[in-house]
Order: sequence, then structure tokens, then C-alpha cells
Amino acid sequence: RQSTDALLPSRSNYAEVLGSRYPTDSATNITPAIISKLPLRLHTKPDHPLNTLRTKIESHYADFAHLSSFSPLVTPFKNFDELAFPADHPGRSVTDSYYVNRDLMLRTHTSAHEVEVFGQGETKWLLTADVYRRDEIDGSHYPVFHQMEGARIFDASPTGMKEVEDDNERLSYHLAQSNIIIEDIPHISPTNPSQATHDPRHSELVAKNLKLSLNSLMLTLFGGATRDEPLRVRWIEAYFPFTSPSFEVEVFFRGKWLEILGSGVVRQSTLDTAKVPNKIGWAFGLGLERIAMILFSIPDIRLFWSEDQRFLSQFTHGQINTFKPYSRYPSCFKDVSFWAPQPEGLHENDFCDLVRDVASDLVEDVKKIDSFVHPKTNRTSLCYRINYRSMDRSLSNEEVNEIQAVVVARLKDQFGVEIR
Ligand code: FA5
Ligand code: MG
Repeated sequence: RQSTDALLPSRSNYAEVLGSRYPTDSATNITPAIISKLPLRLHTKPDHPLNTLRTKIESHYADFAHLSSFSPLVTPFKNFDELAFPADHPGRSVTDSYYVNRDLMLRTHTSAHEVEVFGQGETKWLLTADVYRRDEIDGSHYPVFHQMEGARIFDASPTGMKEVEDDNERLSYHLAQSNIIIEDIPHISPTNPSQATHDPRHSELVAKNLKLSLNSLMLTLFGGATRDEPLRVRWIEAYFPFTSPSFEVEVFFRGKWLEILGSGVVRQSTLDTAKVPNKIGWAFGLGLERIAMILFSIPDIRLFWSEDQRFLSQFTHGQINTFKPYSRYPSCFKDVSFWAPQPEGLHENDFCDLVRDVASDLVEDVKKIDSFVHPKTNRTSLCYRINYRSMDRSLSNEEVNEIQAVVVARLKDQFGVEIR
């Protein structure tokens, strides 16, 4: 092999993750860049905006249990099967999720802990955690982000339903006093049905409670920021394997509708698996970065990971203030063109992860700028433009060339591409 050997990742038969060693196998795709994020837990970092946002949501749900110390390492069974994901769901593939080995992965959502938490007997709870998904690279996508799961279950009995009705009345009254416009949809419909094992009247009341509860949360989070105009919230029919009916919530902010969360009435099999009998309830999962970017006017999702004092010193725990951008260092782009390996091709997420692994946070975004199939040989040519920028210093052209050379070497070595 050539001189680039030292730059290539070692093909070790174990991976060291959070202080433990795990055997690797053909599913292993976790990278050192990702492993280095696991201990950081930004949602608990002092003065960090994600921590302030978590605390704000926890104060809104003051009588809920507040959980935030679950390990990111879960079995695929826990992340998918327990939640009734079908065997062929795309999220399970190694191109979409990070695997330590085929039996251990990084959670892709906080819902992975639902069965565990319900099983511990919690009936009202919030759980905050870092989640991991293989994705493209740009200012609003990062392979690690943070979610907060919230859930509440009631007795599936007349007493339990009376509790829901009383809560619905209290929340409706509060919302009627507030400056909020809600675009609602039916709680239950033929395309968004209640579950076969549920009394539809119970399902309807619980879905209504979910919506009122989240409308009230949106008012707490965004009400202040849109003081003059009313806050606009819209409900959209959704699909998740582990809830029915299911909904997404969008909030209108600075001229755009933004997806904030997914939610629904908890599938009974989840509660059955958790050995919780005779209950019915709801759950939601929201993205903290999406909300924090709006509330703190943070323009780029990678800033949350910055160690730069010009970023960190702007925030104080518990305070929501507008981020003041400081001047950015110049960017520098490099293109790479190659023939994709045949016949398997090269998945964009594999390309992005390779770049992220080599360049870490020095990569700002990656764009496919050209792709064509050679009419005679049938080979696919791809051209990607990698934009490099440091958050805290000026990069020299030589330095960027060196990084790019490693990207190219690893492309050849790991994926067998032919550089053009
Ligand atoms: C889920 O992850 C479901 N577990 C949510 C859920 C929980 C549904 C409980 C029903 C009951 P989804 O993949 O849509 O769903 O992600 C939920 C939220 O996470 C999104 O609304 C968004 O706010 C945030 N999110 C998703 N992908 C990203 C990303 N790449 N970057 C930042 N935030 C993201
Ligand atoms: Mg979604």
C-alpha cells in the first residue's frame, strides 16, 4: 500500500466507545469524529443554549419526571423493533444509522427509551438526549442533534378520562386567553385512525389533551418572541409506527413554517411491552436545535458545538438572548471528481461521513455539483464540492490541500473509486 497508510483509519477488530471496548463487524460504521461527540452532552453543559432550552421546557412541565442520563448506545431492537418499526424500514440501514456492530447502535431518536421509562412506572415524563443520524452536511444538518421526548399516560377508565377532561378544560381556558392562532385538524380521521384496542372516545380525548398541552408549550417557548402578532401553530397529519393517530407540529416564524416535533397517541403494544396495563396516553419528540436556532437566532447548527469564547460567552443559563454573529473566517472550496465503484455506487452519506471524519468541523458543507452516466461504459461520474471553513481561525490553502489529499486517498482506499 502507498504512503497514505498512516492517514487511513485503522481497521481494528474492536471499537472503544465511552470507555468500553466492543467487537466490530461488517455493520460497524461509527467514526472517531462521532465517538468524540458521545461524552459531550451539550444539553447538560453549563450556560449552553441547549441546556437553557431544556430547562425552560422542564419548567413548563414542572410536575413531570425529568430524565437526561440514558446511554446513547442501544440495541437495534430497542431503537426499532420495540417500537414496531417494520423489518425493512430504511432507518435501520447502515447508510442511515450509526452502528458499533450489528447488535449495538447509536439511538436515532429519544423514543428508543419509551418502553424502558414506561416500564419503570413513570406516567408523566420528559427525557432529553443526544441522537445520531447519518445525513448530508450543511448549516442545518449535523450527524448529532438533541431531542426531548415527553409522555403522559392516564388510567383507561372513567376516572382516568375525567382527569383528561378536566385537564383539557383547564388548558382550553388558558389558550383562549392567549394570543395564538391554531390551525387544527380532526383528532381522529379515516387516514389517521384510533387504534383497534382503544375506545375511540378515549383516543379522541387523549389526542385533544396532547394538542392542548403542546399548544401551551409552543406559547411558552415562542409567545414572547412574537409579542405583537399572534403565534401561529399548525397541526399536520403524520405517520409513526409507534403512535396512532399521529401528528406533526409546525410554527410560523419569520415568514416560514418550521417543523418542531412529531407526536401521537402511544401504540398499545409499546405499553404492553413495558408491562403497563390499562393505560392510554400520548408521546411527543421535539428537536432542541431547531427551536434553539429560532429562539437564540443561531444561524448555523454547528455553532452549538463551538468552543469559541465569542460563542460561549454570549450565553448565561436560563436566559434567552439574541446571538450576535461575529465575523466569520474565509471559506475555501475544493472539488473532487471520480468514477463511482461498480456496481454498488457510492452513497452520499458514506461520502459525507468520510469527509466529516477527515475534516471534522472544518467542513462547512458538501454539495454534489455534477453526476452523469458514461453512455458507452455505463460508469457513473460524480463531482462533489467540499466547502471548508474554520469557526475560529483562517485556514491556509496548503492546509486545506492537505486535508483534501487525505479525503481523496481515503476515497480510493475505502471505496475503490477512480479519481478523474
Ligand atoms: C422522531 O424522531 C420521532 N421519534 C418523534 C416522535 C416521538 C413521534 C414520540 C411520535 C411520538 P422525527 O424524525 O420527525 O421523529 O424527528 C422529530 C423532531 O426532531 C423533528 O420534528 C425535528 O424537530 C427534529 N429533527 C429531526 N431530524 C433532525 C435533524 N437532522 N437535525 C435537527 N433536528 C432534527
Ligand atoms: Mg419528521
